[in-house]
Amino acid sequence: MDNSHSKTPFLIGVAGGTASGKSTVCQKIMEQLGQADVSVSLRKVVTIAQDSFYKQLSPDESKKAAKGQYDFDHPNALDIDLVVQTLQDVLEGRKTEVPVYDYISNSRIEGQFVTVYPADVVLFEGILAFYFPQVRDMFHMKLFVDTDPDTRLARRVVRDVQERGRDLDTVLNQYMKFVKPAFEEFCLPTKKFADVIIPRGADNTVAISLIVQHIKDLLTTRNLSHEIDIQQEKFSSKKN
Ligand code: UZR
Ligand code: MG
Repeated sequence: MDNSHSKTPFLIGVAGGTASGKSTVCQKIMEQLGQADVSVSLRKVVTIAQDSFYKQLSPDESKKAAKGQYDFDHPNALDIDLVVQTLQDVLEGRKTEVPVYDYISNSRIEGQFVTVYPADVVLFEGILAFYFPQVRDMFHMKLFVDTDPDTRLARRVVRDVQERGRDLDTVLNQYMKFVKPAFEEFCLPTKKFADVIIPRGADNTVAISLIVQHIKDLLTTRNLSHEIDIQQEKFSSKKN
């Protein structure tokens, strides 16, 4: 089967602090573009999470991670080459495989991948989505989800305890030691690269519908110009 796609997908980067609502904003954009329940291979809009690209840890690092002493918020924790390669595949319309990450063991699930099929719109979300220039420069549109730090901490505590099997002490220590300083050093300064800043995150239905409308307009214009190109090609090949 030929998985190459004739058009470059529209690539959107979504950055913002931990638990700011990045995944929910992406989910809402997908829903409003009418994609959430379409089967994966037919989907025209997909989201890829930066969290899938954490480096594999050595046994020593894994022990640290289990105690909340490994810095997952530092740019060095990411396999940036794999991010670049994956997004390049996406931009060139190739089918690509994304690793599956497990927050309970803090590691990739061996041998498990999610296939990302060529799509019209691809969202890439993560705290450091705009940190690396080589990744940042690939995006056609950049969104920054800007949610108050106290709201984010409250959500993060609930999420880590309920969904990621952690205790309150570990969560708060990790937050103060790594998450907060790394947010201030590596994430917040990238807000200036955003095209659109979304205050209050996923609650901001007005911002989300404006963004969705803009994406729809862009897609329509691109499809129209693609059609015109095809017609012109047909016309000029008839003349030759
Ligand atoms: P979001 N993270 C973990 O807690 N465990 C891991 O194994 C991998 C990542 C956290 C990471 C970061 N930090 O703050 C957060 N820590 O996931 C990013 N500590 O995810 O953008 O959904 O908040
Ligand atoms: Mg997330």
